[in-house]
Amino acid sequence: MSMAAVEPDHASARLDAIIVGAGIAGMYQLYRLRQLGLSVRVFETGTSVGGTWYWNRYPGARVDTETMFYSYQFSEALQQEWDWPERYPAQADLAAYARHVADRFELWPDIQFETRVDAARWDDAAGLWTVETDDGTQVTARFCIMATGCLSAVNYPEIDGLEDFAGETYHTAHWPADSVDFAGKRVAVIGTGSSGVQSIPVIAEAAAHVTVYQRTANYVMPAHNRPMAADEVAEIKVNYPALRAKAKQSFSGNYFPVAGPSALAVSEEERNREYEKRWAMGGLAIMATYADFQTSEAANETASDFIRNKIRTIVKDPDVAELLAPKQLFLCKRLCVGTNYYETYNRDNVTLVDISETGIDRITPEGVCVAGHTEPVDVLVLATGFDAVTGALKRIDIRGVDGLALREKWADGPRTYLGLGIAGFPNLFTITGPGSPSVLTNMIPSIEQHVEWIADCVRHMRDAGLDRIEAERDAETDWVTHVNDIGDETLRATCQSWYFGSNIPGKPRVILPYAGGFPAYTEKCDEVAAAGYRGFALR
Ligand code: N01
Repeated sequence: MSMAAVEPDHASARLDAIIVGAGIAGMYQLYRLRQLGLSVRVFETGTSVGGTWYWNRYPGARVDTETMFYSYQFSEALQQEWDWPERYPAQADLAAYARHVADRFELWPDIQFETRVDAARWDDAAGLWTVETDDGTQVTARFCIMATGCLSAVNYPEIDGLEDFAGETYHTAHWPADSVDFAGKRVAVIGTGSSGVQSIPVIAEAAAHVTVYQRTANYVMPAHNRPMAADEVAEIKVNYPALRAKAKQSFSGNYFPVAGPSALAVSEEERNREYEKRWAMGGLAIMATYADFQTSEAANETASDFIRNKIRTIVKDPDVAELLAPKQLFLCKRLCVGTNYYETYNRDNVTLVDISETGIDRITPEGVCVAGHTEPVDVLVLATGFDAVTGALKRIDIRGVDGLALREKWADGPRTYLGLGIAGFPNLFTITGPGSPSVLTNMIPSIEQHVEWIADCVRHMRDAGLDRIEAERDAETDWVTHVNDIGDETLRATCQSWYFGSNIPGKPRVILPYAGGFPAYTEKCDEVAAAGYRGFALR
């Protein structure tokens, strides 16, 4: 089907619901609200669906959660009919999947592309949201649902001279649709999080030379990507309901086997055997090996040391290996998954520059200057990540009751009830908002849980003749306190990471996701709904 998307409507229109973003969350929310008979419009900045998988087109971009489980489960027919080519499919396959979903559920007509939402204003007397877009459209609706993504507000680093660079500059999360030609070029990559880890080996194969600027070394597990075998796919598909149910009972909503409650309760030999098994398995499964990785530093160090030693065996230059060996605890920052990442530093055309102490002095028209030395380059790749979880919401001028600005309300950190509702902002829902498990879990099951909770809530309101819902201040305060307490108890609090906003200058240091796990969180959401949406004021 062609993309018969909505034409911009400059006249004021009245809808039941507006959804901001046509990624995995916005698409499914549209489907669920339309099923209720609501009139809905989705606004999307890009030219097609997919969100994360539309924008992150950098070389080597692929999902690092096994895609048989990183996929929608709301439609049994969809999950049976769709075939993933690889264990960790590439960005193009994920974008194709998103387009297939839009075709299959006829979502295109209700999505207006190439339209950025700049502002959203609540009118308490009318009980309506008015959304303003960059093309001058003003649309009103009873409900406004932010499906803006946790990792979508691009972080352009504040480095002196960045604008003056004379060569080509690309950000991994805003990569051009046409592929970039690196042949014969000298490339600088700034950033060694998941995006840098995935792109550096692929760029190194094409470029004349790659210089990697590393501020913090990360733990990188090998992906061991491979084509999906037909019998493996068949077995998963037959057992999908049971496997999905089991995944939902795990902390991260993933299907990872747990070896035991404590890394310290077993011998070193047994522990290392288990870690070797996970290294051979590849991917994120090592996270779940022992249950005390976030509570016991000694337990955590056993896994940290295992990976550091792997780096020392792979990387031939011992000085480079030491620079690549992370100093912070394992899982303090987001675990990365790569292909030939450490091996890439054995190539003659790759240089690692440690900027942990110095930072980058400046970018000059010719290249990157560190500690007084300028390395001339032709291409600058910024793999510098995102203003995570709150960034996309704060970039929109959202005004609630009495003109209260969300940016002001969240000046000292986000405040939400369950990451779903915000006191002072009636009829506004956030999908995987701050204070929900989101980025600490498999995102698609977390998105589905939020979308379904919101759709059930809207149906409940319709059936009960209610048209206004707002998180209560006390419920919000209790939830924020709980989120922060749990966050501060985990070993994640011991380093600088985007989970705490530390990557953005001036951003308050507050844990952004809920670190209590997917099962505890969903139980709480279900309890709240069953108790007539306890903690929300409905009228
Ligand atoms: O971003 P990041 P990302 N000067 O923030 C460095 C998901 N994801 O795009 O660590 C110099 O992790 C920064 O240094 P430091 C996944 O959840 C998933 O890579 O702050 N350096 C860091 O090294 C992931 O965690 C997938 O000290 C600067 C890097 O840039 C999240 O997205 C793929 C700097 C940024 O790393 C974000 O990943 C990709 C500066 N001024 C992403 N500013 C898959 O599923 C920042 N840095 C595969």
